Amino acid sequence: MAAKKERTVEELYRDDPERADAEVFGRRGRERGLAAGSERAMAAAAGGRVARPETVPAGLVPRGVAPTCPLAGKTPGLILLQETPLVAETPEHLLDDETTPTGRFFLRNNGLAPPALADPDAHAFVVDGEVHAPLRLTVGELKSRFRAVTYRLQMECGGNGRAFHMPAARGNPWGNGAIGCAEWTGVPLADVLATAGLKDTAVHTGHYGFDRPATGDPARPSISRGVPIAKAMERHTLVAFAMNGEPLPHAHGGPVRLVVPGWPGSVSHKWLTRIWVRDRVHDGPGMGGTSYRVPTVPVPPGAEADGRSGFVDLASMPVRSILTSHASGTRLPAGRSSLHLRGAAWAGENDIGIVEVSADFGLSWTAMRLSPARNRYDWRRWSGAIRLVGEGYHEIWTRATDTAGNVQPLRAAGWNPQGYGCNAIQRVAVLVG
Ligand SMILES: Nc1nc2c(c(=O)[nH]1)N[C@H]1C(S)=C(S)[C@@H](COP(=O)(O)O)O[C@H]1N2
Ligand SMILES: [Mo]
Repeated sequence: MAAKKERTVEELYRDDPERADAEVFGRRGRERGLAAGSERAMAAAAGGRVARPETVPAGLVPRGVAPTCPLAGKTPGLILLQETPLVAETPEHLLDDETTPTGRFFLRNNGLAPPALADPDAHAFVVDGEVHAPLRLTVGELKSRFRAVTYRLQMECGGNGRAFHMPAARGNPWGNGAIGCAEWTGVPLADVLATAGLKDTAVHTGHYGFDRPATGDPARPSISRGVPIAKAMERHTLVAFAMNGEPLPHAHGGPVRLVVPGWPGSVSHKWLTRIWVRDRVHDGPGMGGTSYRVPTVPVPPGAEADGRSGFVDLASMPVRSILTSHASGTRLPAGRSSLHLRGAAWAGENDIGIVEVSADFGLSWTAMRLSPARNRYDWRRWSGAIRLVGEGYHEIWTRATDTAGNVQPLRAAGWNPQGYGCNAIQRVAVLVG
């Protein structure tokens, strides 16, 4: 007889909510509230009794039992950081694929996702502002009139690693999993801008989409950022309509989005409707102040700053590496003395020079093997073996150095009010015996 496949709490709730309720809360059928005698089961699972069991709706996945949530089209195990607007992180050990599957790609909305469109190819976006001939292009025209390219490109939220800042910085407390490296298909933005014809006065882009803010003025965009023209013209900056060989999923900005690799994810605008070519640095929501801006001279952690002076827009994301083959807390059998490791490393505009791993709290470091990048802005997969001396608690530390000589710090460095670019080395606990 084949072994019964273990289902996660989320899968159980998705497939058989009544049985899930019975197992998690001990209640039967669609009764509201907790059945008598279920408190022990809940206490064991969540570490305490439910304060007001009669208020718990049937079919609700208890967060205390499962801190992750079933998201449409996503692999169970993504960490839901925020429901509205939707923010979900991929834990490092779920980033073990060479190419991040769409089901494992993190999600970050600043506002409310717009309704899905019935005819994606009919959706249009405009290019206007400092151009000779403003353009209106449907997705269908983009596909038929231009030559598309496919690259594997890393896209990382500017706040990736924020949770490691001390004191806490403002924003979603990302671990190291606000990163994905998918295959994107689209047209170089440079070709679209060349068709519109840039005027000499063009200095910056401003990006707009059809999502709406969760609160505040519904006529204002939830976010509208942009990049200097040089980055917009870089050949890997794409107007993308496909992800991993499929039409761009709605959740990731379908039918059409920008992918601006190596820079904070916030410039990779989803649900694209307009690229406004500007004669100055763009000033939409998400530009200026402390938004995606970092101090030019380090400030003391916790310092008050409005970002108006001494700050610059975060451009290239910093060097970072992650261990993807083992989750923190992995237990290994007694006697295990070596471990084969896998992971990923990337460095925004730069390439990776070396990835090293330590299993002795940084006393010694072992260089890992790096696999080649497919194209610029691809991440580098790395692998190699490490020796574990003795039984008990070990930590695996991974540290990358980029080709410009920047190395990941041991502890969070470069504190800033909104906690961008925190690339402290990842520490993974492993127990032997
Ligand atoms: N229209 C629109 N585009 C957007 C956002 C948004 O809220 N609205 N969020 C940005 C941010 S902050 C990030 S990190 C990336 C996340 O892309 P993903 O959800 O496909 O992973 O999208 C960017 N593009
Ligand atoms: Mo982001």
